[in-house]
Order: sequence, then C-alpha cells, then structure tokens
Amino acid sequence: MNKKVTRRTFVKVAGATALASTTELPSFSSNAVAQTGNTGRDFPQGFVWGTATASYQIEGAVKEDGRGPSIWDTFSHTPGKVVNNATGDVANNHYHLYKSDVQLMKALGVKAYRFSIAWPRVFPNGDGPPNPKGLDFYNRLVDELLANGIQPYATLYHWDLPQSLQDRFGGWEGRDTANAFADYAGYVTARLTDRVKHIFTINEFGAFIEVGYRWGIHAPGLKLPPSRLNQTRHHAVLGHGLAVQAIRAAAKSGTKIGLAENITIPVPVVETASHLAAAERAMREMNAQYLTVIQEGKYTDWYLKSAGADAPKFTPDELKIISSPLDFVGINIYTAEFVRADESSPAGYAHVPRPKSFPHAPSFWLFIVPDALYWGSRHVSKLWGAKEIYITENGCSAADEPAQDGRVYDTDRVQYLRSYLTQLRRATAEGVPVKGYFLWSLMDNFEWADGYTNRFGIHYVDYATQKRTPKLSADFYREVIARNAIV
Ligand code: PNW
Repeated sequence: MNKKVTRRTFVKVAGATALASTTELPSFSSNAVAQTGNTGRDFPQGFVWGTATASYQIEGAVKEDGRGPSIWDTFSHTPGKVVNNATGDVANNHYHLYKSDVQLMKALGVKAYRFSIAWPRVFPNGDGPPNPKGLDFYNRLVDELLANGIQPYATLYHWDLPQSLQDRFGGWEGRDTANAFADYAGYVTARLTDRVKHIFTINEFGAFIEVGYRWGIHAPGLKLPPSRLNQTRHHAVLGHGLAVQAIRAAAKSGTKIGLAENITIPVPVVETASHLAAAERAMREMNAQYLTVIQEGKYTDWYLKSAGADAPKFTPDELKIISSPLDFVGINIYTAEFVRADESSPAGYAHVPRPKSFPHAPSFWLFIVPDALYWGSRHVSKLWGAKEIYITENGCSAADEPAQDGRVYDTDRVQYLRSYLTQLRRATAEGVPVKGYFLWSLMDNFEWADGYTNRFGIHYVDYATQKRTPKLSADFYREVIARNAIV
C-alpha cells in the first residue's frame, strides 16, 4: 500500500491527473459557498469557542481524597520513561487552583471548557466501591464553571486508567476493562448530567492505543504483537460503545454523547476530483480500527484482509454496540497526511512521502498542515453524515520563553492558530456542521512522555511558583472569541 514514489514519478502522476481532470472539484456544498462567500472571517452565530485540558496533565494531588493510582502514575515514576523523569504528582496543581483557572477562562471569554474526569478518583480500583470524594471535585469544578457562564464538556477517559485494571485485566487488552468503563460512565453520568450536557467517552483511541500498547512510549508501555494489539483496539472501541449505552440509560434529558478522536486525516495532494476521491477512500481505511467501525458498524474489508490471522475476534452483536448512535463527533486535529490517487493500489490511494524539510512544531509529530481542519471535518461530515462536529482539540507546542518584560510573544503559535482557523472557516462557510472549537490547551501542562518540555498552553505556567501568564496567543484568542471571527 505504501508504494514508494520518487519525486519524478510523483510529479508525473500528479501532473497527469491534474491535466486529465476536467471535472470541476465539487465544494462541500456549493450552495452554501454561494450564500456566504468563502473569503469572510466570521464564524456561524452561536459557535462554541472553548479550551481543553485533561486530568492527569493538570490536576496533581494524585494521592488526595482517596484517588487510586493510575497507569500514568506508575509509568511516570518508572525512571527513563518521561523526559527528565517528570511526573504528574503536582503538575499545575489545578486540583487546588481550579477556581483561579476558571477565572483565566472567564477572562478569555470562552463559552465552554473541555476537561477530563480521572477515573481513579471516582473508582480507585477501576471497579468496586466508588469514592464519592473523588467525584466531589468535579461537582465543585462544574458548579464553578456554570457560575462563571462557562459550559462544562466532560471527557470520561483521557488515558489515566486505574492501575488495578491494568494489573488484573491487562488494561484495554482485557474485555473486563471495557465493562468496567461502562459502569464508571453510567455512575458519573447519573451524577453530573443535571449540569453537564456534553459527555465524551474516550479521548483518542488512535493515540493511547498506538503509543501505549504498540510503541510503548506512553503508559502502559507495551509493545504488543499484531493479534493482541488488534484485540486491544477492539476492546477499546467496544468499551466506548458500552459506555455510550450506559450513558444513554443514565443521562438526564438533553445530554449529548460523543467522543474525541484524533483521526488520521488524508489531505488530497492537489485538489482534483481524483485525488479527492482517493482521500475519501483513505479516510475510511486510515481510521478503520477506530472511527470507521464506530460510524459504520463494521471493520473495512481492507483492514480485515490485511490483518489476516491477526484480525480481532468479534461478534455481530459487538459491532452493533460499537456503532451505537452518537449525538456528535469530536475530532482532535493537529496534523495530516497527504495522499494521491493510485489506481494500481488495491486500496485506491497512495501515501505521498513527506519531505525532510516539512515544517513542524517542537513536538516531532506535529507537522504543520492547516488544511487538516478543513479536510478532517469535511471527511467526517461527508462520509458519515455527522450532523454535529466539534473540534475537540487543536493547538501546537512552541519554544515559549518569557521576554524581558515577562511576557511570552508566541507569534509562531498565533500564526499556527490563525492559519488553521482560516481553514476551519472554509469548512463552516461551505456548510460543514462544525459547532465548536476547543483550543489545546488552556495552559502549559504535563505533556505525557515529553514531561514539561513541550508547552501547548496559551497561558504560560511557571511550575516553580504556579503562576499563569497569558501569552500573546491568549490575546489573539480573546479577540477571535469576542468578534466570532478570525483576527
Ligand atoms: C493529544 N500524534 O495527544 C492529547 O489528547 C493531549 O492530551 C496532548 O497533550 C495533545 O494532543 C498534545 O500532544 C496527541 O502523534 C499525541 O499525532 C500524539 C499525537 C496526536 C495527539
């Protein structure tokens, strides 16, 4: 599938296709373009501007009020796993500073905040007796947000799996973890959805499984062989589906359910009809184990065929559970891949290799592709008919350093955000139903295996004093929100 292309054959192929393609490329909905124009800066009325964080990355207080250990406590305390052996023991001390952190959001003018709930605070062992003091923290946080006019959007799983589930069931490798997740999801839903109207099941299958169970770079630090890896992927999407059902059963009316997936996004290398068709085929295949099976209720033929004897074991009933209907689709978008038409490949597309000079942020994987926001949301809407889409994360790392005056002039981040938002604006102008955008992140935080070295925040955090300082990007975002437009 990954056929090697030399620069010369590529140029030839791309050029030939471009010349041959006399069909005009259809925009997502040409009608909408005609009505709204595509050059403006405004976002649709009521667009939800927000920021996002995750529990282990900011909370600290890992031993307080009965919280059990998570796989990230274990992993970060294993020497050599995280840059500078950093841990989330204290992180941003948000567990104690949440009130002032809500004030940071208020000053930005955000309408919504996406945070995650630490499963081991609520169920210290993952299952068994709950710890009411754990959930109390989120009750306090939610009340504080609402009192300040900010809508809470809660993620149930952002990677801090209770260690006990890892020890007893092999984490997501075991089906029992999927069942425990559903029970936890129902428990939280019953207690929060009087106030929390948007619930996300799982954050980024495509990251925590691949990085944690395949490459061993994130917790639990495993390098599973293909058959076990595929079964782990299957149990994770199954856990999502079981949780959707449990949430549906326990939720107060008006609750909307979705997920937050970092889809792999194929961008057509040149905007011609044939490359676009290739990109749409690629979208289904590149996300076959996660969002595709969740949306379509089946694994693609190509995935099952390529996996062969290593394919996951599953039942028709499980596929039904996995594809339980969602109210919205959340997508985390940072980067993208380029694909081209390739009739000689059975998959009907080919990857375009990335040149060594392709620009990226300090995070090695964060190649800068603003079009990702356009193509990512357009593919999700076009292929699966999603009626409500949220960009649940977008942002970048930067080498932020306070200047002499104490301020952080992160012009690179501002440039990143402006160019990405311009592509998001293109999507909304063409009628792609993107309802909101959550900037990652409200503030610098524990960036997993990179520890505190890669900063993603629009507030600078001095970890010695826990002082938060708005960066230039915070000023930029405040303006965007105030005008509901790109500035
Ligand atoms: C996301 N990739 O992780 C996570 O949801 C956040 O917790 C994290 O802090 C943020 O993005 C920045 O890294 C990703 O390799 C990790 O493409 C890796 C990738 C994408 C997202």
